[in-house]
Amino acid sequence: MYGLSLPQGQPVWWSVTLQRPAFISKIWIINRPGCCLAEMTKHNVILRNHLETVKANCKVYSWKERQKTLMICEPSISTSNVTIYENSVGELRLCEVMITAIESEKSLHGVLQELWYNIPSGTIARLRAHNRLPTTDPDVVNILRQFDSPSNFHTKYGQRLTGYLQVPESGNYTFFVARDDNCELWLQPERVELVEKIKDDKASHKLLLIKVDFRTDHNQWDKFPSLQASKEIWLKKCQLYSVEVLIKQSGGSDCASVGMKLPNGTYKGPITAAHLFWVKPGK
Ligand SMILES: [Ca+2]
Repeated sequence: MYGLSLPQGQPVWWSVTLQRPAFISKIWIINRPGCCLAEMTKHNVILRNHLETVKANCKVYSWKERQKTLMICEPSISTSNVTIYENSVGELRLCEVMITAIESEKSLHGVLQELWYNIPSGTIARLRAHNRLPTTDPDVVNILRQFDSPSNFHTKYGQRLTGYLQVPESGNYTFFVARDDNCELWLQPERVELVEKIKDDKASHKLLLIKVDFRTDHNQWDKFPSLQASKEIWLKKCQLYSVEVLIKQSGGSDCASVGMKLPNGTYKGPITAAHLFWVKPGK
């Protein structure tokens, strides 16, 4: 257990230098029996390498019953040193810290799956309004290697699939969803100026591409052609686009996958890992 206390007003931190640079994928803060931290407080993270120092933007999952906090921090850069600190108090307490690192940037490819069990039947609007969302305590946090969640997995759950899409060429793209039961597909450019290319309403940078309440089979892209497909949308090569899918499964079978049609007319269904990052990549 690390318990650091410095005079008031002094920064308080805990730092570790890695044996060799790696991409930090997950940081776990664990409260073991015997440590007995009264409260799992929120921490800040700084990632360093020999070229840059980045204050990370971390998504925090706090599971109080399991006495664990998971942080997924962006952007994921090649890191040689990790520093954890707190803003407002003159004391930092950490029981156990576990850092998961990956050596290849290729392991950043995929989709982040967050899933909540025991969500009653209903629409996406009911899922979004449920008191467990948007709090960050999903029952499942997983990395999917392509835009395709496990099918016939469970009943009465809600899930969110998120990732960063990078398209291979500039041009017009069409997206498709295959899902059971309800689904919404959202897209948001990382650079605000690109919003003007895709959206009339500048008030929100997110664009709702598809919203459907009709079931299909797994990877069945053409059951309801006019409902499952988005309009054509112009996307720029080398840019990142945030993609978010909300899915509500009630009873019976379940599935959710996303495909796209490229400017050259070829189809990717489901979208493969090569075009997706589950955590925002750095430079
Ligand atoms: Ca179903």
